This record gives sequence, structure tokens and C-alpha cells, in this order.
Amino acid sequence: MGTGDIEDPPSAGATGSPVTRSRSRRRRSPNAAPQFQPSSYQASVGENRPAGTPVTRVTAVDPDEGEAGQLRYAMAALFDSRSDALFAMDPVTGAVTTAAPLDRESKSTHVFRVTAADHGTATATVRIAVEDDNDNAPQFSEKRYVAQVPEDVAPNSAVLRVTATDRDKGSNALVHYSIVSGNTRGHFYIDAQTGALDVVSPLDYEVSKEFTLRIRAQDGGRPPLSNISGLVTVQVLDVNDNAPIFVSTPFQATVLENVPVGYSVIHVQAIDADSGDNGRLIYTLLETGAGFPFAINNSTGWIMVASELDREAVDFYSFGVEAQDQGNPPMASSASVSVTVLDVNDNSPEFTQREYSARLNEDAAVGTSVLTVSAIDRDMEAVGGPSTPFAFPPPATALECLGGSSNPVLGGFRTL
Ligand SMILES: [Ca+2]
Ligand SMILES: [Ca+2]
Ligand SMILES: [Ca+2]
Ligand SMILES: [Ca+2]
Repeated sequence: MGTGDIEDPPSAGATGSPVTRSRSRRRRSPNAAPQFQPSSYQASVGENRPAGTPVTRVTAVDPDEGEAGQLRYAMAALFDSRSDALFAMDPVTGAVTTAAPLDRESKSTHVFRVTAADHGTATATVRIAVEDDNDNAPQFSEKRYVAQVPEDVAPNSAVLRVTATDRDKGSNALVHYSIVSGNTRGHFYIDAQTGALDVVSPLDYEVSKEFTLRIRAQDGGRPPLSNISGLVTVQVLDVNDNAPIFVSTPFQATVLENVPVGYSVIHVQAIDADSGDNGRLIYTLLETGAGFPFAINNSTGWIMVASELDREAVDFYSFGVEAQDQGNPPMASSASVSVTVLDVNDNSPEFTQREYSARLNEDAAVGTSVLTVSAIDRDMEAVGGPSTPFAFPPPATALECLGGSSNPVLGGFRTL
């Protein structure tokens, strides 16, 4: 390299003086085009590096003696013009550097045609691979995953699968899943590799109707990036797994025999822990024949008088009541009900004979028994039955009436 080299670059860089160059080359040796060695380059550089980061250097050899320094390098994107703004080439040294931070996830490979120009032009290709940085966290495929699971689902049944993708590469994009919160009773398990969510212990709609699980997706970068925005809502569906249960059994009631038809005697009630039709109860009476004097409101469980009662005919009823839910299949329970019919004074005493007659000597002594009459009262003593004394309606007569207290009542008469 002499002073001539220092003077030469302007003419080499400009296209305006080909004559001068030709003349000087001819003077030295036969012209030959430069050649790249090698003719193709592979390089790599990390993403996110600052502008000016060295990538590679290309070199062409100019057989023309002493003029290597006059080669001018240039590069142009081969397939995608976006590459041009991201790399720079030193026209003198052939050094390739970044011109801006790179993003592997937008473009992972850049290919250039490079040229070295002197009296001729050499070309080569440079393929630059962008190395991955772990600069992307995994992203879930859904904002919220929703699944519905019947409460009687078998353990280890699949619920759903969450998926998160990571735009990075290799282990930087390898996603592992875990449950962050919401799995309070440990009903759920997530496969760390696949994101498959399973039920692992029995659910009970009557205890928990819904679960909201927060899922973490974490990549395998160093350091790892994670995303805990994954939400899974598991809605538990009711199954008819509870039979109705009667409360405060056995049911016992009393009712006056003269209450009107429609009178409410007793309320029987069962509870069912299920929901909807699975807990909607229909009540029916059991062991009742035609003419049975009680009926039940199917939906409320109120037992009412359905026809007139008569304690003197039947004073005690014992029967069953059933509550059946409307699930599929339905479940039912039964209980016993007893009703005691209470007396009211609804019967008059009745003489056993319509007419009595007796013969009595006119000189009968005072106190002589004359006649015994008898009457029957079908009511109970407490409400005005047989204790009622016999008496003559006024005016008074010469006979005294002796009351009785058993049924039939015997009444005696004697002279006064
Ligand atoms: Ca990346
Ligand atoms: Ca990543
Ligand atoms: Ca039920
Ligand atoms: Ca249930």
C-alpha cells in the first residue's frame, strides 16, 4: 500500500472515471474480477442486540495485484426488503453489523446478496440466522375456558385442555402448566406438559357449584417467563343424588270431628338437597282406600279433610305419606302420619225404648222403685255424653229421677 492507495478510493467508489482505472490496471497485469472466498456465508446474531453488533465479515480477493483495498462491498436483501434496514455493511472492510435491534419472532433469517466491486463485480450470499432470546411469555388460546361437569363424574375424567403458545423457540417456547389458585379442595389436576385438566376427587354440587381455577403457563427459558392469566371455570351440574328427607317424623295430629271439609290438619314436609326438578317434591298419601277422609296437596304437603269425619265411626287414622322428587330417575321417601279424631257433643242421648209403662199399687210406700229407663249417648263423657243426668221436664211430678253415669245409662224412678 502506497500513496497511490490513498488517492485511489475516490475513483474506485465513483463510477465517473472508468477510463483512468482501466489504464492503470492494464499497466500492471491482466484484469481479473474479484472473487469471494467463500462464495456463501452463514452467520448468526442474537435478537435484541444494540445497533452496531458485529455479525460477520465478507472478504473478496482481487487477483489484480495491490488493488485489494480498492474493492467496494455492498449488500442488498435477497428476498425481503425489510432486511435492508436491519443490517449495515462497511463498504471498505466487508464487515456486517446490525443496524437496529432484531426480532427473531418477526423474521428469523435474513439473506443478502453481497457484492465486491472493482474492475469487475463478485457476488456472494450471506445468510444470517437470528438467535432466539426468551422475550415472549406464553399466551393462552382463550381468555377464559369454561367446562361443565356433572357432579357424579368419575375420578380422573378429563375436563378440558388449556393451551398456551410461546413465540420463542426451543426451550424458550416449551410451556409448562400449573394451577395457581382456586383448587381449594384439590379436586383438579393439570398435566404440566399437555395442559389437560382432570377431575381427581368426587365433586358435590350441593357443596360447590362452580370452581374458578387460575392457570400458570411458564416457559423453559433462563430465566423463565410466565403468564398467570389463564382462567378455567368449571361449572358443576346437579345430579339427582339426594332422596327427599321428611323432617320431624312421625307426623301426629288431632282434629275435631266436626271441622269442615277442606280444613288443614297437618303440614308434612320433606327436604331434598338437590336443585331444580331433582329437588321438586310431589306428595301423595299411601295406604288410603276409596272414601278416605284425608287428602294431601301434592305440592305443599298440607293434609286436609276431604270428607266429613265422625269420631263415633272412626276415631283414629294411620296412613303413609310419600315425597317423590322429579329427577330422572326419581327418588322417594315415606313417613307415617296418625290423626286422632276428637269428639264433639254431636249426639243426643237416646232412650232405648220409645215408651215405658209401669204398674204401681196406689199404696206403694214412698221410695218404692217404679221403673228403670235407659238411654244411650254415643258421645264421650268429657264432651257431654253419658254423664247427663235424667230429669223430668217440669212440671214436677210425684216421681223422683235418679241419675246414672254409665252407658247405657240406667235411670231409676221412685215415688216421692
Ligand atoms: Ca424470542
Ligand atoms: Ca418464551
Ligand atoms: Ca333429589
Ligand atoms: Ca345433587
